[in-house]
Amino acid sequence: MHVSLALMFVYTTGLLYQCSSINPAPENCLNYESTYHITRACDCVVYQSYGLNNGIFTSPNFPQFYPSNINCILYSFIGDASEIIELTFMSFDLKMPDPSGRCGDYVRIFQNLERPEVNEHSQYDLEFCGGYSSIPKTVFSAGRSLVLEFHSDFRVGKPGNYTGFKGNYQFLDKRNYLITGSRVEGHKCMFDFHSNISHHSGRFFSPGYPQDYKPNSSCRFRFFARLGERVRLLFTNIQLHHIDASCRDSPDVITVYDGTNESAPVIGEFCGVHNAEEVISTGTNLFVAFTCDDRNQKQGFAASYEFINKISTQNNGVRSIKNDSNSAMPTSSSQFQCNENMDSRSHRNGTISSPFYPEPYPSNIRCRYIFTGGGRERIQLRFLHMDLHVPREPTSAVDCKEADSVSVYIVINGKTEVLNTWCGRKLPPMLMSSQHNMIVEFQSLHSSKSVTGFKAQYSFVTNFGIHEGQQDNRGMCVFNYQSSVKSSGEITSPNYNGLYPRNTECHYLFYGRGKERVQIIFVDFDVDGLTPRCEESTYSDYVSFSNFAETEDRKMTRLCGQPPAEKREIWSDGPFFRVIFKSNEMYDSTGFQAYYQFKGPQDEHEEEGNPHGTIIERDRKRNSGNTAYNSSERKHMAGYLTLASMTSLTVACLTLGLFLLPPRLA
Ligand SMILES: [Ca+2]
Ligand SMILES: [Ca+2]
Repeated sequence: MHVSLALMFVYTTGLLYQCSSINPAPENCLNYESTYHITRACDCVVYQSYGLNNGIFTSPNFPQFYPSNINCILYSFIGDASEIIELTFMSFDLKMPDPSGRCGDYVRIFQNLERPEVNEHSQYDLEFCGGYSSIPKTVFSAGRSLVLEFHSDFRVGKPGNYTGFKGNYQFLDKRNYLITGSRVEGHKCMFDFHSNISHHSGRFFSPGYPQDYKPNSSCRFRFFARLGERVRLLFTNIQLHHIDASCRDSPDVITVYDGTNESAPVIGEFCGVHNAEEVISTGTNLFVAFTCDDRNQKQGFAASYEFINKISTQNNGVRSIKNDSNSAMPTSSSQFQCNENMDSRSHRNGTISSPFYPEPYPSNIRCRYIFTGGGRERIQLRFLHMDLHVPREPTSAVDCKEADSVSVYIVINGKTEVLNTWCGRKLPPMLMSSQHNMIVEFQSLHSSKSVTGFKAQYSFVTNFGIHEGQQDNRGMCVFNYQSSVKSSGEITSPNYNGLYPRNTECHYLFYGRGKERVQIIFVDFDVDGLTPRCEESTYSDYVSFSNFAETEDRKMTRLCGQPPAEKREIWSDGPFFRVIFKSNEMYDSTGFQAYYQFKGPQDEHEEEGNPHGTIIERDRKRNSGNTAYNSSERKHMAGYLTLASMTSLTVACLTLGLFLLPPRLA
């Protein structure tokens, strides 16, 4: 039976293969000591490197239907000693798996072979069938060889109508994937990188890269620069399994610490997919940790590092601002300030202004103010004065293209992008960079005798412009609020009440005592997003809530847009609560301002339906012992005490009435 099947197979496939670009045949099979190809009755096709970089492989007859009854075709890919193999599927259409998930027709991949042959003991690493969407698109070998086995089931009557597969194979130099540091003795995966005269830069990777990382991997990378240097990392490829957009909820994560170990402040957290993420140390050390759980492995990450003497503006992604020689006169004259560099190590805050401010600025000039920080520093820019010449009287919207203007550039995903351009006399909102660098560009085309120019105040901040709460170094932007320290107060989105920074995630953690619950009331809320779901897929920024420290809380709904009053009051289930703010890489709003209060069961009971005068009195008594409030906190508190004393509906109405008036009326 077996023999006759095999004979029939050779006969039918022999005919069908004539129009195929590949020529699998038993005599192609590599024949070391293995008899796998004989016992499995395989045909074989071999792709060998020999200076060849890449090529195409296909199933028989592709793109026509592949035959049924293919016992086995072995595709062997053999590189040189220093090479590994990458297979990329461009098309894939095999019979779907049966209801139990078993593949009748299948492709099997042996990617961890020591020699370019499979034998009776070889264990395949991957088996898949079905459509393109369900397969791994790219697979890599660990060493110089990789074998793909293709099989189709015996089918009586008509052949299946499946087109099979087409892919590209590529031989890669595996030396490009070697970690250029020294392995630390006694650790499974820890590497040290020391700056010295001959070592300025190199590469590091997740374990096994470019293959997927293994379950429960854990790696540490320690960087030691010399005095006066910083460490710059560039993650060129990050592909980690993630659950939602928050890295805090993700078991697979890269964390960058601004020091020598995990107790240093976190200045980078990456999960999901990224292709250009830069991190710069504030001091001479960086510590990178990669961890994952036992499920859903992905490719991991590739990164380069560089020990830098001085932060070079050439290196921080700001190159794409064009030098337009037509309009620019010599600008770096000593007669006025133009083209300034502000490095956080020498200028933590100060002002920038147009040349000769507040006198008229010259026409036809272009000035750049370049801000460079490190670590988790963000540049906060507050305009104090704005009076630029507009050539024509603006009708409705001012078109800044033909006018003197100020543009602000930020770095998003490694690319420099314009945040916005402003002109005329309207004061731009307060701004914040998304990373540690920012460029302000002032362009004067015309000027006039009456303009006074612009002036702005800058500061490098590490608190994201969030002023209340205790910042927690175990995250990029994490703030703690403890009932034992302060029973009520205010939280805001980063850089409130300016535009919140793009690509920023902040966590507000509330720790109550005993049976306390946390009440949050948003008094101002404008977060760009599409309601009601506020999902990443609709490019929504959002505020979400969780009763858990490290996982998403699926029963809590997200807030975005401008939610109605009844949705602006949120309660925790118990003493712990987490509020998460997340912005993406486009569209900005002003964010939120909210009041929080820890409330015991007694407070909640009393609050319901009580005349509010008595509760104000009670709250005032409770807070009277706390003398730590400064005047602005006190002002907020006064508003809040009134709010907290009413039922939620009343609160919501009052909230709108009191706090959502335009600023000039409030
Ligand atoms: Ca995982
Ligand atoms: Ca946005």
